[in-house]
Amino acid sequence: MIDPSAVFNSLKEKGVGVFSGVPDSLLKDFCAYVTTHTSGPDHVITANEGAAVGIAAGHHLATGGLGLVYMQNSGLGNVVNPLLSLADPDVYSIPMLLLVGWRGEPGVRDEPQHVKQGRVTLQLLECMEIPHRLLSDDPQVAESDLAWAVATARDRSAPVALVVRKGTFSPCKLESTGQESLSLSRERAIECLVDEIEPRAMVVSTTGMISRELFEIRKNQGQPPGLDFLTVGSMGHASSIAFGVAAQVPDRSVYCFDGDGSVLMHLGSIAVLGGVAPANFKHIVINNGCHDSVGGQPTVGFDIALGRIAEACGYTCLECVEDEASLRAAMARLRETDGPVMLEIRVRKGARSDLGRPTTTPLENKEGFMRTLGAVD
Ligand SMILES: Cc1ncc(C[n+]2csc(CCOP(=O)(O)OP(=O)(O)O)c2C)c(N)n1
Repeated sequence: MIDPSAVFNSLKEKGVGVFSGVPDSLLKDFCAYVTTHTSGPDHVITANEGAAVGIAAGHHLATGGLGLVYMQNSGLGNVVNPLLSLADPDVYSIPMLLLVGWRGEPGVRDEPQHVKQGRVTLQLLECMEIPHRLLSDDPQVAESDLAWAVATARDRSAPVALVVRKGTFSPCKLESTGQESLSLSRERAIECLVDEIEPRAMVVSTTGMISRELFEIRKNQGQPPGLDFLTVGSMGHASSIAFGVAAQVPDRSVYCFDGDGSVLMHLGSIAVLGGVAPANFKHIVINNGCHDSVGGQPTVGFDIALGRIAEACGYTCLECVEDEASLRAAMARLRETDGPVMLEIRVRKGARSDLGRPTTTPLENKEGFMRTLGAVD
């Protein structure tokens, strides 16, 4: 294993001047170190990975230096465009380092949404003609990998990637970000939501623990499967999926159970949905101010007025709630309010250590959901 501090310090010594990205569980120890040891504009946890490429590009334009962009391999989808149409040697030729967590590495058991992504990760980098190497978990070899990556990025004036396997970094604890004081847990908030929504309501839930908790709550309550679409991947798109459903089933409420990291990742969707979403579209944002599912790194969720943003985009917004009684009262109002409507629930970070994962496959989940809506037999 390699020490996150050694990698961070080596990169700084080699002239890496800015760190940005979206956290990943395989990179959580590195992300924790960077989060704790940098401040201000030297480290920005971006809304999506493409924005991090933009920051590294801007840093280079202003200084001639290098930025590091970290991401889960799922984030490659968000960076293809800025890598190929901005940083690529055929366009502006901007050097930067990419640190890519390799979920779904062939031969390593992982969740369904990571399997294909993992299988094609190196091919995607090859296809984009991005020089890449695995980051060794041997400290000395890792140091030469970092030296190679920095030298290659500078020589070619292009993006270069280091791919990180599971278990590469030694543990580093993220210092408390002070969000633990809220009374509601995310799981309790979802339990209340499941109680409060109409029996025929459909739910589209976002990536990570929100979907995992929703699955367990429904199962433990013996509720029929087929009411929830668990968006295990495709972070940030649950609200658009919910809209696509809601537009076709006006006789049912369609709820999106979103997270702050997820809603931020494609915040532009709110701007559009506020204008086009129908009365049965109900958007719930469970805001814990962090990316809890991948290590708890902070988002700007508690620093912005999400409700005011949504309202300015055409949503009706209920007052943000933080405790169970207010949540239940708000849900009673929300049931009577025409959508697009948003309710923000602020919760503390953290989850049960024995939280499971959906035991149905994505295909079973999809078919059950479609069957409920009569879209398949
Ligand atoms: C494009 C993309 N980038 C990163 C990830 C890794 N990832 C999975 S869940 C998650 C955090 C989600 O945060 P939030 O929506 O706030 O929900 P929370 O986990 O805090 O409940 C991240 C970053 C991903 N799945 N897809």
